[in-house]
Amino acid sequence: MPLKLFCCDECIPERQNHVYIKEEGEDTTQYLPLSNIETIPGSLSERGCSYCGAKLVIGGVIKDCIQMIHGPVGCAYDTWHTKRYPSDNDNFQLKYVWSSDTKEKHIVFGAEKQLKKAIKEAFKEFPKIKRMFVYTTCTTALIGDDPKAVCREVEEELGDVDIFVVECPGFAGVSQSKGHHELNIGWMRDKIGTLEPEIKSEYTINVIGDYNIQGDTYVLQRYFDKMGIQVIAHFTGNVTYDQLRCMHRAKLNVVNCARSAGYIANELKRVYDIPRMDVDTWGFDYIKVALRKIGAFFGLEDKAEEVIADEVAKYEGKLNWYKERLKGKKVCIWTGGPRLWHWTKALEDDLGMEVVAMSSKFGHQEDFEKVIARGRVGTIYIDDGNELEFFEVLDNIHADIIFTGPRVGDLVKKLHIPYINGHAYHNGPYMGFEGAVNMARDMYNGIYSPMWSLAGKDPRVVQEL
Ligand code: CFM
Repeated sequence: MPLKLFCCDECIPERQNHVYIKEEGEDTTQYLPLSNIETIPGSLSERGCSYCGAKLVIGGVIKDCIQMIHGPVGCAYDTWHTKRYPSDNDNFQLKYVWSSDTKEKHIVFGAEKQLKKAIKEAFKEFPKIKRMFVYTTCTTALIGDDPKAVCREVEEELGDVDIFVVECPGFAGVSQSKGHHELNIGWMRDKIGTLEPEIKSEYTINVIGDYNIQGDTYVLQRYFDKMGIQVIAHFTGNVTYDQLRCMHRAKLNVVNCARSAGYIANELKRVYDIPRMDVDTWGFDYIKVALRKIGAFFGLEDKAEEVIADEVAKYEGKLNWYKERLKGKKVCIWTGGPRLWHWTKALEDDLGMEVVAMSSKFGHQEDFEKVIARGRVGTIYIDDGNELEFFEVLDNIHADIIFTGPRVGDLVKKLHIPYINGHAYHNGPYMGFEGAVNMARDMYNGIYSPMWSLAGKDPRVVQEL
């Protein structure tokens, strides 16, 4: 049970149960670091809230609906434009921000009228848009508003609109993970099965847990088009509201991000008996495995091999060029959770890199089980890491590059260590064959940038450090 208490955590010793270093022969079926529990008071957590998990990660990606945030305007503004998920609908979903803009008087007298007014105003401003997500926030949940009743009234009054309500106040749950759960289960309960898709192929799938970060969905869609597979819905990359209502008609659910969307796959299995197939869509070798598994399910093995052969011919040479230059470089992955287990072995097997420390904001026990099984001996695995811990990690291990968000990224840059945006990417897409090359290129550009040696030579910078 090799747990580690960082020096910076001496005043919060409970943090020891959240930091693990893998040892040779360790049986992780018997022991895992604690995760998905409340943040320890005093630890400067990096987590997000339940509302953020529902809106920023899943709902906000949908390309043809208004995203109405029922609460103070800050909740709406702070989850706007912080994630890069384009769409072929002229990026409608990225352009606007909507809020019922509640104030003190609404907290005292109720905010339902204010919500109704905001919903009707928004539909009037965007007459072509007939779909809407409404999210609750801490304030409007605490005062006991009933947004579902308001939305039913508006649907009746306007006649041609469809509204989905997500009850995801920030205080629900211990992290954004709760918001994923709420949205998955609510959508399954209220919307799936309320519309029938046009079936164009005998091979139909849903791609679950891919949010079109910098075009990931477009890459995957091309592979499935070539294989003759119809994607009923991507949950939720470049998708329409109505496509998501038709998910019950797929013959297979292909799951990438199991943390944010495994719930809906499980529900579709339970209610509609649609099998769930977990795959990795990041990583040069992993995507081959994924396409072969999907091909085997439908008897389309030849088609899968054709796609793989074409893509390998195009991209393997490029990947190898980067592999030569990245081999042996040391990496940290500090993101939400699943990317730890999707990426660690892919970086090691595809590029010969060494993943030396990983931190998950909100991964559950099953995420740690996967990442520790796939990760190296000697690597540090952290649950709900805080910034002081990150700096201590960097004092103790050498890292050539770090995958993390812009906030921690800007801090590590001051230590002259390059970072790559592990959430929204630097220059994606990162999925599929071309994505693996893009990811390698971004790491190469980060590590080999002359900026680091130049910054190190600037006497003013050295003095300040
Ligand atoms: Fe899934 Fe995601 Fe992730 Fe995630 Fe996130 Fe994300 Fe993430 Mo940032 S859905 S769990 S809640 S793969 S936003 S697109 S990158 S922390 S590891």
